[in-house]
Amino acid sequence: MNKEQQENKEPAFKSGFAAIAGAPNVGKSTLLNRLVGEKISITSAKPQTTRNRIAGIAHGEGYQIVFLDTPGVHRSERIFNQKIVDVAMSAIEEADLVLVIADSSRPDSASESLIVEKLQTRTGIPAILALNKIDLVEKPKLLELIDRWSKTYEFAEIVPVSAKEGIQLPELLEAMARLLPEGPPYYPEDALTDMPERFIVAEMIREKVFEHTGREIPYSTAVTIEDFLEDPERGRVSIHAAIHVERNSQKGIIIGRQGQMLKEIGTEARKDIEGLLGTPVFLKLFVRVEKNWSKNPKAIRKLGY
Ligand SMILES: Nc1nc2c(ncn2[C@@H]2O[C@H](COP(=O)(O)OP(=O)(O)OP(=O)(O)O)[C@@H](O)[C@H]2O)c(=O)[nH]1
Ligand SMILES: [Mg+2]
Repeated sequence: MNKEQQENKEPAFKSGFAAIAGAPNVGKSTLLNRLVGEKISITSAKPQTTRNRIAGIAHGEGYQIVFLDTPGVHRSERIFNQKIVDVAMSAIEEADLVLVIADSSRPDSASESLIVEKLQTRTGIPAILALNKIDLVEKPKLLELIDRWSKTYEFAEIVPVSAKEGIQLPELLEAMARLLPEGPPYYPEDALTDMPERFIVAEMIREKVFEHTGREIPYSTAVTIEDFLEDPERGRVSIHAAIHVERNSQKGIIIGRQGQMLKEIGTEARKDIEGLLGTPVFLKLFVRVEKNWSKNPKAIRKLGY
């Protein structure tokens, strides 16, 4: 190849899987949604919202990044929690690149060291650290954090960002694209996620349960889709979903006085689902007791985890 040919050569396409890893509640899913440009992963102010590995695809000029959103890494005695932490750890194992996210306003050293230990088992894997929520911290504190983190692991880059305010996100994408291996895209140009619509619908309902209930209830809840029927005659989709709880008392709380709580959860979820599907939706919710499901591996599997 002569010099002229070399200069005209298009740079090779880059693509790969980037696992998003971090402590609970640091903003992993918020960031995923921003980078993909669509809400595919639910978020909440409470920790341990995400329970599955959810791929979100970012399409850029000359690259495709398949982000893997994961549950927050933490230590727990509960078998259900251990199960979801395993989901995060396996995503790190299969990724080409790891995006570690930390909350710059609230360090969590226990979770952070679990993640760094895991990274060290994957010799040579490139990792980027995104220090999120910089809208909440002063600059000197941020510099201190960068200094502390750079001693824990050899990150290819450390990028301060705010997922919520959209600060430094193009810079983060560019930094990631630089580290990706060369290769053809894994997904077609219009694909945003690998999760079926039914899954996202169930998650949207679970998000409203997280928002409306307190104490242990969000952690005792799972949602399954029982029926998902297109109804062209009425021009809508008809969805029946079950909210599973662990005890009778929790069932009463979710239903609420005269069914008020369940009605609010349903109305808010329906609006989000209509946005997702782009069609009117009839949503019917019912609440079921699946006694202590989160302590029973078989029941955990049955509910989709
Ligand atoms: N101020 C501020 N809040 C943020 C930012 N990013 C996320 N949040 C908030 O942080 C909370 C947690 O966000 P999530 O995206 O659900 O966090 P996560 O890391 O996915 O949490 P888990 O799935 O529970 O591990 C939510 O209330 C978000 O609105 C940010 O850049 N700035
Ligand atoms: Mg999440």
